[in-house]
Amino acid sequence: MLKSVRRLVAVRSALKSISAVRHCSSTSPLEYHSKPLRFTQANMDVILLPALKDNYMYLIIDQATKECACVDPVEPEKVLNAVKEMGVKLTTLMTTHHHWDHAGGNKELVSKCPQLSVFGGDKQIDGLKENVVHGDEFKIGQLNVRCLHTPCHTTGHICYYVTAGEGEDPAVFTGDTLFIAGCGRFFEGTPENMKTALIDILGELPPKTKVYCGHEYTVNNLKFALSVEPKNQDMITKMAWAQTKRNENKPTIPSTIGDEFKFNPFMRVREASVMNYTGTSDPVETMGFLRKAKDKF
Ligand code: GBP
Ligand code: ZN
Repeated sequence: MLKSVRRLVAVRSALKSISAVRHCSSTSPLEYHSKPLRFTQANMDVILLPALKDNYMYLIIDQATKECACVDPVEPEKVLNAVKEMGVKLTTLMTTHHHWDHAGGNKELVSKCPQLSVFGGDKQIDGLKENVVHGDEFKIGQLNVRCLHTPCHTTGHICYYVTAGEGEDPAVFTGDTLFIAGCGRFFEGTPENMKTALIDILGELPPKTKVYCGHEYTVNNLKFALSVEPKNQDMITKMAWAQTKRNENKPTIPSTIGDEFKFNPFMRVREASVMNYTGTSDPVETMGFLRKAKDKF
């Protein structure tokens, strides 16, 4: 009797590990710098997964098919645990840029789930399968993804614009191009590149587009923003809100494109109040001045 119970337990645990492999899952205690969060809409869910010291990974779930993609899955175990918990099927990795804290989990995930598609805009990206260019589109189930090439932080940086149809707010995954109230360092580009990225590409998306970025930098970014425009009431209000969130260990994500124009100095390079601070009347020069000032801040 005891023997057959033992055998049953052994079979069950073997089955469990087979299904774990089939669904590319794993289980173990993991640490988070913020609380994981779920943002639900009718057709598209976004799951925010904190990673490393201040990075964010995201699961994008198509409700209709339960297909899901992961943006910048640097910590594969956390991703696979969340995929398992949500009961969804991970089919796609979307990499914003080649830096290890964004692309560093791709190879492990592909070795565990070889059928995964891996999108990105730079040959240096680990595990890259689909090298995309500006305007390329693909699907996550019934959700549509458009690739936006935003070179500057890195030359191959891609932001992903995701739409779920009428009546649902679009989302943009901005990696290290646009942060809440800030932008990425110009490692491989110029002020002109960042002006094009923030104003002419991301700034042209619908104002209600939700912004999901690659790092939790909001409070530091707003400190700098307030040094540029100390009287900007939107910055003051956003700072108080962001500090409360961080004190509660909660993310300050998402923002919207419309709101970024109110409190992000790098999105405000055409505003007289910002150009007065930088002492020029040219948005590109203003962008260059702001970035240099932020690098030293
Ligand atoms: C802060 O603001 O809290 N800790 C600081 C910023 C992105 S990560 C640290 C920092 O410099 N972060 C980078 C950045 O662009 N910040 C915007 C800003 O300071 O305003 N990274 O990890 C960074 O891209 C990296 C990895 C860099 C590999 C180069 C290589 Br190669
Ligand atoms: Zn980066």
